Amino acid sequence: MRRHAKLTILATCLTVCVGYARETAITPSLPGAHADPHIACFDGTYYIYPTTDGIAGWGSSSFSCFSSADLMHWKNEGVILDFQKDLSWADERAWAPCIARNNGNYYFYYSAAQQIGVAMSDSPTGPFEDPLGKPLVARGAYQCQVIDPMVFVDEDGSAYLYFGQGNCNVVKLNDDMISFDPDQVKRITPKGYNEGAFVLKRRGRYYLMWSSYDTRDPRYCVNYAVGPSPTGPFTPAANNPILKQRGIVKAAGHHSVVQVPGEDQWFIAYHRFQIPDGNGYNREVCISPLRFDSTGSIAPVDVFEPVHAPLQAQQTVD
Ligand code: FUB
Repeated sequence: MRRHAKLTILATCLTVCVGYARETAITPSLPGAHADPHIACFDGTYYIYPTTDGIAGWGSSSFSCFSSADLMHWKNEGVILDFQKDLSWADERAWAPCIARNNGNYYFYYSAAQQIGVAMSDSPTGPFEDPLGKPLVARGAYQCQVIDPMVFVDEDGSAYLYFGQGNCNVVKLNDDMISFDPDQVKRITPKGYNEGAFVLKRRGRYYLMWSSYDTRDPRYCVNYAVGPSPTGPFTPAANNPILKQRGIVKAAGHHSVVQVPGEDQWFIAYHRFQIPDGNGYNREVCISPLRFDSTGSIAPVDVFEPVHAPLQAQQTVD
């Protein structure tokens, strides 16, 4: 009888705990299945550029964009690049894009059939056009799967392209933002790197972040390293990973980070398996606060913490 009572108490506790976790999983920021969110802020508006997910084998062939004034309410701005219509050299596997602004233009970098392309527009919501008519980075080079571009624009306007699955490469882009010197591509693969490189700068230090494991693996997670320049050398942090699965949140990764303009306030956009019943092809985009400690280390992200208060972006950070 006593044993039965103990088991009953244990079962009740477990039910309460599981129920609590279910209740507190944060609401995805975007409706439906999306992944690989690249978040940015231009002129007081936040934008997310994701992969469209929920298609067998990551088979999407277009990109949409979402906008928000407060990081909480997101508007679908519609399709900004459609491979069938806008590209001559690829028609499938539209993955993991990123956006950069420079010289008064917006540059949209994306994976297309495991090559990297670039498209241009004078608006963050497009329409974007392919200025090259060919990949910016072609398949077969640099000992990596040529996907997952990330462009970081430094304060002096210098722009750096990071890319690759399996290996991480970096190269300074030319001033036109749509070309680079192939001889200058440098491999900077940190230990445990798989894909999804992202770079931010805070207080003169450069943070190279990336995802480890495969996106279909619940252990998918985000690590980082810090360096004195956009090309390194980067020293891995002691407190890795800073974003990972917890409870019903699985495979939290392939992220990006946005700074609230003019504030030392940061948010991380990432994907997780959809809740319930998600997997590596059915992922959803969430946003949580990202904080630095007094030494400049990134604190572990609480995947159960949502964006709290309405947040107005006041000014622009390039
Ligand atoms: O979304 C397709 C692929 O899954 C991305 O390119 C990878 O980074 C992984 O998230």
